[in-house]
Amino acid sequence: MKSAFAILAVVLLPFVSGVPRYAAASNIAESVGISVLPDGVMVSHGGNTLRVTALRDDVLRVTASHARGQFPEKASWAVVPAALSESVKVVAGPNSPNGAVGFRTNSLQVSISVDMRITIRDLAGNILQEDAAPIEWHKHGFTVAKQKHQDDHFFGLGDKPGPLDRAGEAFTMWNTDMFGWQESTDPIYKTIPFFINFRAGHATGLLLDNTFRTNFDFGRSDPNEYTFGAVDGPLTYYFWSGPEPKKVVETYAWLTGTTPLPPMWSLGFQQSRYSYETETRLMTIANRLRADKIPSDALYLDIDFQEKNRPFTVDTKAFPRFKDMVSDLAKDHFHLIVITDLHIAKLPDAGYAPYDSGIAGDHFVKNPDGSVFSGVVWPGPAVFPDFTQKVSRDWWGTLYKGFTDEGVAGFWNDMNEPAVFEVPTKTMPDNVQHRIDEPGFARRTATHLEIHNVFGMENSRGTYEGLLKLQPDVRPFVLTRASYAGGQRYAATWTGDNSATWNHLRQTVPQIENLGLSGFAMTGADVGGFAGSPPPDLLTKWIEIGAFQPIDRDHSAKGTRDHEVWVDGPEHEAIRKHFIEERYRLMPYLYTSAEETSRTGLPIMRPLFLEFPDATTDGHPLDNDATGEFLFGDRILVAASPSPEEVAPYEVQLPPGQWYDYWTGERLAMLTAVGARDLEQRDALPPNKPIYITPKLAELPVYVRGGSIIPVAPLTQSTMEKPDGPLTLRVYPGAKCEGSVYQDDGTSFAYREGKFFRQHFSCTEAKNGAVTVKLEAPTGSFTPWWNSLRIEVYGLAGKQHIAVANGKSVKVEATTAASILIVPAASTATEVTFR
Ligand code: NBV
Repeated sequence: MKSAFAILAVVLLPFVSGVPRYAAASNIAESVGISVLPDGVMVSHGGNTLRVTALRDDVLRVTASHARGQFPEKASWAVVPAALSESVKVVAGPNSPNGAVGFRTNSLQVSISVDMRITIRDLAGNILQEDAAPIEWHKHGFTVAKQKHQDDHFFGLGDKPGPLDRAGEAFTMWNTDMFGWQESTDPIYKTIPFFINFRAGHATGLLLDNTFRTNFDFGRSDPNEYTFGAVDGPLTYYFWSGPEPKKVVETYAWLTGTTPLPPMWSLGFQQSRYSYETETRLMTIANRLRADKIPSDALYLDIDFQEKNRPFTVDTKAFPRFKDMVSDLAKDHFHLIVITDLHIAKLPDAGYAPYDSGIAGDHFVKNPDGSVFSGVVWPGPAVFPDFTQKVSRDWWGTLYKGFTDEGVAGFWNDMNEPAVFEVPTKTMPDNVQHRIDEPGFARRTATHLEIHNVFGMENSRGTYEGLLKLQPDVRPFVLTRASYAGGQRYAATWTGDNSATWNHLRQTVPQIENLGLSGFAMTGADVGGFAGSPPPDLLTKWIEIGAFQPIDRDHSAKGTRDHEVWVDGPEHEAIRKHFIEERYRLMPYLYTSAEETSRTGLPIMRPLFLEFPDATTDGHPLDNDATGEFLFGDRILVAASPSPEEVAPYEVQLPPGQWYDYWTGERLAMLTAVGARDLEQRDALPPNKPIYITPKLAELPVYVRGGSIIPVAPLTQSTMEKPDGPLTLRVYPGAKCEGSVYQDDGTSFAYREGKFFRQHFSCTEAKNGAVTVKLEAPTGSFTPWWNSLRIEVYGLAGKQHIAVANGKSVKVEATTAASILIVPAASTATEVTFR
C-alpha cells in the first residue's frame, strides 16, 4: 500500500457536492478526481476520497472515505458544535504539474499529491506536516503515516504513563480499569486522541476524532515515521498550527471546550480514603483536620458508605444521620463528595428506585437480542445506563436529587471505563448495543466497540448536566476516572489507582502535565499513592508536591495504612501542614489561574516548554532535561527532584531569564553570572547555569519567574473562611512584569453577569533601581474580601525605604527580602514607586 504510484495526469470525477473546476486527460487506467470546495478540496482515487477543509485559517479538518463508502458523519462527541460548523474560504491552488492539488488559507498551504498524500506548509513554505505514505486502509480500519524527524517531540494523549515526551513510544486508546498500573502500562483509563508535535520550538496539534480502539506510534516501529490509526470508524482528524505551543493548546480548547471555572472549594485540600466507613470515622477525620489546623475543604465517601455498594443509597447503620452529618460538616466549612458509580444494582421488585425507574424508562444498555445487558461489579449483577441517549443522561441526572437536597457538594464517577468484573476483557462485550440519540448525530444503534471510549465521558456529562438542572446556580464538581477528548467540559479527573512508591510520585509530574495539555486542567494524582502504604518520608514529600498540583487529594486503598497528615507524628505533620498552608496562601493565584483556564484552556500545571518554547539552543523541550520541574500556573516553578528517593544533590535547570527563590524572595544571581545588563533582553538570554539542590525532607525548591506579581492571601482554614487582612501582591521585578487577580463568590454563575472582580498589575524597574508598581482600575461588580493591598517588592535588597504613592512620599517597611507598603484598595488606578 505504501508504494507511491505514478499518475501522469488527472481527470475529473463527478462529485455530489463541491464545485468541480479542474480536469485533465488521463492516460492511465485509474483516474483521480478533484473537487474544489469553497473551504478546501476533495480528491478521489480508486474509490477512496479525501476531503481537506479549513475550519479556520490555522485549523484543518481531514476526512476520508474508503471503497466508495460514505464520508463519516459530521458529528462529534469531542468537538463542540460551534467549532464543527466553522469554515473559512480558501484560495485554490497552486496545482503542480505532477498532479498535486492544493489550497491556501491566510496561514497554511495544503497540497495533496495524486496518491492522496497531504503536505501542509506555513506561508513561508516550511513543512509543518507531511504524509509519509498514502492512507493505509485495512479491513475496517486505517493507518495514517506522517514523516518524523529526529528532533520531533510529542505531548498530550491524556493520562498515558511514562515520560512527558512521547517520542519513540507507541500507545493504544481503550479505556481500561487498571488497578496498580505502572509506568509502562498501556492503556489505562482515558482516551484523549490528541497530541502536540513540537519541533525546534514550533508546535502543531492533531486530534484523531475516532472513538473506536485507536493507536499512536511516535517512531517506535519506524524512527522516520509517526502513525495513528483505528480498528474501525471514521478517518477524521484535525490539524492545526501554533506555532507557539500555547496557541496549540488554546486551539484544542477552541475545538473541544475548556475546563469550566470550578467551585473555589474544589481547589482546597481534599481528604479521602477507601473508605471512611462510618459517620464516626468521617467526623473524627473532619475534627482532627480542624483541631490540628490543617487547611482543608473537601471530604470523600467511597463505596462503603452505600447500602451493599448500591449507587444512590446510604448505609444508614453506618451513617444514621446522613443529612445532619452533611450539614454539620458544611457548618465546619467541609464539602462532602460522594461516589456514585454508574453500575446500577440489578434488583427487580426490590424497591430500588434507580433500577426501577431506569427499567421503566428503558434507560439501560442492551444485548443484541434486545434483553438488558447485565454484568457483575461492586453491587453484584448490575445494569448500565445508555449514556449516549440524551434522554437517559437526563434520567441519570435526576438520580442526584436526593443527595443535592441533603447538601452533598460533589460527585465522583468511578469505574466508568466501564469496568465489569469476572470477564477477561474487564468490560462489556463488544456486541452490546448502545443507542445514539443525540442532537447533531444521526439516530442509530452502535456496538460497544464504538461507544466504549466515550462511555465514561458521557457518564460524567450526565452527572454534570443533571447537577446543573437540579441546582442551576451552583457550579457542579464532578470527578471522573474515564473520559474522552472534550471530557474536561464536564468533570475533573485523577490518575486512578497509582501506587505508594517514589516512582509514582515522580510520575505525577508528566502525567498531570500531559493531562493538562490534553484539556484536563483540573487533575490530581492520589496523594501518597493509592495501592500500598507509603513510608512516612514518601507521604511527606508527596504532600509537599501535591500542594502545587491542581487537585490536591489525599486518597488510599483499602487495607493500606492510614494516610492522613498527622499519622506519622508531629515532625512530619508540621512539614506537611506548612505546604498545605502555602497552597491556601496562594489561593488567589491558584483561583486566578483556574479562571484563566476556563477562558483559554491553558492548564494550571504546565510543562516548561509551554511557557519557554525557546529555552534550549537546539529547540528541544527543556522538560526533557529537567524532569522533576513543572510550572504551577504560569509564574511559579516547582523543582521537585527527578529521582525523589535519591539523597545526592540534583540539578535544577531554570529556563532563561530572571528567577527568584519563592521561599526567601531572594533574586537569584544567574543574570550576573551570564553578564546580562539590559533588563528588556532577559527573555533572549542564554541558558541559566544549573543550581544544585541537596534534597531535604522539609524543603521543596520553588522559584518565581522575574516579572511576576503574585496575589497571596492571609492563611485560612478553608476557602469558605474570609481571609483577615490585606491581599498581598508579591512583586518580583523583571521583564514584562505583570500579574492579575480574579475573584468572585466562588460557587455560583453570577460572574457571568459581571459579578466578578478582576485587577491587572504591572511593574517597571528603572535603570537606577526604582520599581514602579501600577495597579490598574479593577473591573467587574463583585466586592472582594480585602480592603487594602500589601505590596511586597522583592529583589531590592532592602534599599528602598521611600515609596511615592499618589504623589506623596511615605516610608516603607523594609525587610532583608522586600520593601513593603500597604495601600487602600481603590476603584481607580494607583501607582506606587519604590525608590
Ligand atoms: O471505589 C473504590 C476504588 C476507589 O477508591 C479508587 O479511587 C478507584 O480508582 N475504586 C477504584 C474501585 C476499586 C479499586 C481497587
